[in-house]
Amino acid sequence: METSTNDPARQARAAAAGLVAAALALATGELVAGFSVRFTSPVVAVGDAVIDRVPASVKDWAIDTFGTNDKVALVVGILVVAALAGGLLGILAARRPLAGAAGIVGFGVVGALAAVAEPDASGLAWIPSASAALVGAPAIAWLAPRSGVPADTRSDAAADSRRQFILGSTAMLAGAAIFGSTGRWLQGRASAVASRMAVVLPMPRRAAPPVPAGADLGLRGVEPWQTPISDFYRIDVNLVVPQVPAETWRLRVHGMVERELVLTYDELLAREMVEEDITLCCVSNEVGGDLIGTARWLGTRLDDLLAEAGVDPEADQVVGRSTDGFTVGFPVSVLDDGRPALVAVGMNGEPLPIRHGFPARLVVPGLYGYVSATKWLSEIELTRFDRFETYWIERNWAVEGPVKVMSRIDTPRDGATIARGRVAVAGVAWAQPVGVAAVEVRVDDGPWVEARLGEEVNRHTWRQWVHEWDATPGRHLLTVRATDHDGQTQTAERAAPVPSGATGWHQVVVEIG
Ligand SMILES: Nc1nc2c(c(=O)[nH]1)N[C@H]1C(S)=C(S)[C@@H](COP(=O)(O)O)O[C@H]1N2
Ligand SMILES: [Mo]
Repeated sequence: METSTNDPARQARAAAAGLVAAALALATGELVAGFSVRFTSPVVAVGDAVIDRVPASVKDWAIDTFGTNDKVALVVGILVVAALAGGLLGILAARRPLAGAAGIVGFGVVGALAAVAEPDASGLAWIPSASAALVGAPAIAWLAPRSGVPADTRSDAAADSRRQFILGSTAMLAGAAIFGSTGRWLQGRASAVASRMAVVLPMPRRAAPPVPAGADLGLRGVEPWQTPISDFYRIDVNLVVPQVPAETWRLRVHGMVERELVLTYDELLAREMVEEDITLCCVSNEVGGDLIGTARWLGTRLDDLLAEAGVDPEADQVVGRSTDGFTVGFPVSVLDDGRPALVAVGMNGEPLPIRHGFPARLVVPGLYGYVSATKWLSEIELTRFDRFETYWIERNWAVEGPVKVMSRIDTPRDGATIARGRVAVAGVAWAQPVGVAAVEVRVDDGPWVEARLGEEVNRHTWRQWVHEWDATPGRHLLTVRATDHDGQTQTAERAAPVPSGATGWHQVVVEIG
């Protein structure tokens, strides 16, 4: 019995065959990627390539829509595209096995090219993608043609083909599951966890006093003054967190300097260490957003390190480059005011977490992270703005990224319904490196009322604030604004994060019952 090629059940089986072959191919890629740190998984390679190449507007949209889950969304997106492509190739391969196989090889080539194009790629980074194609191509060419026999065809040849299809797809799916999970496990072992666990942090020259009791007002619904590491936001362009063992890591200070310096991790730890409370925030943070946190950083002062290298007076830009080639850049002159910019090795009393840049990162108070806070730091290069453009500047963000005066209402939440009476309106405000002098709250169109501030720890950290409000029944609009020590009041003018950080007042609407 002849069935038409357009028979939907038959098409579905062919698509399933393609899907299975694609899964086996990708899982093979994961398995082989686990064999050596020099190999890159096709999914990761393509993901990183997408991150580096999508238009800035798409990236901003992704951060906006998915927040810090943007990476999960990207992986899911890649897998969906791979599944669709596998399905289509399966339908093609049912009639033309070689064409289907060629399609898989085509995707292998894409993965391989993406892998070798990564800035920190080894010459062997393409091998997992090639292995994926080597397994996926024969798999689809063998399986898809066997998908064409309808269940009610009664001939020995048809029964054989049907059996092969079912057994074949089952075996391939099992293989995909085993390869994939083994590969992920192997890749996880090649981590910097052991290296980080072995670290014993040095003592700072003078331990910073404990966080003053008055800094944290202890209000329910307000983020703690010091952000626990587990709650600290993560923003970077890496699909998988770079794993950089301290033992082989080096920090090179070079470019327009009198003496190039190269430090091992132990040499870095042996330098004079200071402990500084600094608030770090992201330029992508929306008004009211949570891409901000405060930590106690342990590190060596950047200005000391640069003085040792001897900065050429012609140099006007400090570039921080990470092991994967990502760069930030800020004016040399930013350091003139003596602010405690650090090459940091510790965070809240622990060795720097891997997600936050182990073994070492830059932290510069008063600048957004995209121009200052290189994680997995490998080079500090002195250069000129007219000679070198860093990662986000190439993508149309502002060349300089000083932090803007900002305040946020943490409680009550927007849309909350609350009983009448005393309501604590509270949140945080920041204005690094000048510091917050005042926070004011306004109810509806009423007068601005000064909030009570938490104690100022230093000018590089946020301050908590609270306003005790006698709430009357009805719907109310609460607005907050901060003023810094220079008398600059947070502007009401709304601006999007692109290109130099959001502005405007944070507002919430509450219903008092
Ligand atoms: N290597 C590297 N460092 C980086 C980035 C990055 O993409 N790669 N992103 C920067 C940005 S935009 C910010 S806001 C901070 C965030 O630091 P965190 O993830 O520790 O909060 O890291 C900065 N350092
Ligand atoms: Mo950022």
